[in-house]
Amino acid sequence: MRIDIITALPQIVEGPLDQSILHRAQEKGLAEVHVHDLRAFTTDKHRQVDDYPYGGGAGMVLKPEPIFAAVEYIAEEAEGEPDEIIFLTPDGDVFDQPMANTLSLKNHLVLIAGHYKGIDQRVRDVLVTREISIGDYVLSGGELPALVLVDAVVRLVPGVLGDAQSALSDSFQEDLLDAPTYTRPAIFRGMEVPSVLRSGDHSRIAEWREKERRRKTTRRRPDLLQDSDT
Ligand code: JBE
Repeated sequence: MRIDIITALPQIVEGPLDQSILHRAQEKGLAEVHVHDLRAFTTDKHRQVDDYPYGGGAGMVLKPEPIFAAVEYIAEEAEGEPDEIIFLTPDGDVFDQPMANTLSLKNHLVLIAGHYKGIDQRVRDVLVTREISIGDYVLSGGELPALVLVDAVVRLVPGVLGDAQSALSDSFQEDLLDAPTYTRPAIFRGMEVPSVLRSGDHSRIAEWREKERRRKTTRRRPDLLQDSDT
């Protein structure tokens, strides 16, 4: 899978992409993440990526020309149009696990991280195919949301996680939270690991985990149990 991130602040996204699972996914050739500095696509003397909003108002707006140029450059480099051009914005569809699952099946995603107050509406009207929010709170830009989306999606690409099973048992798969987990020692400061987990009886362990998942979900996130088709 290929992901291109367009941003005026490339340094914010570059660091985390070179760590841990995202780094390993790229080393293994399972994901290819490219970061594009909007400034590189400006053509004016001052290399201006943003400007004042028409009609007035607070904050700056990202100009359309460099964004269009970046998307056109990416399509040429990738030798084809991307599957989705996603704008990260607090007024988008709220990101969730089913959305991550769907996006993980695509070959090529372009993410636009608007900083400042937003981006020119014409980018959203004719370039963007999906608008996604990572939650109902305001951040100073789309860079952290872009990283959240990349992390959630890339870890679902087959082969990225060591244990092929582990994405399937995550919280939110099957609309349930994950069960409690423990590691050694068996007794720590008087607190004991549930004996069933040390029993070696795999069907009893699976039963216990299922029961714990339902119990935790009922207590903490009853909303997840509502419109389930199971
Ligand atoms: O969720 N988002 O995609 C955002 C983008 C920019 C600012 N705040 C957000 N929540």
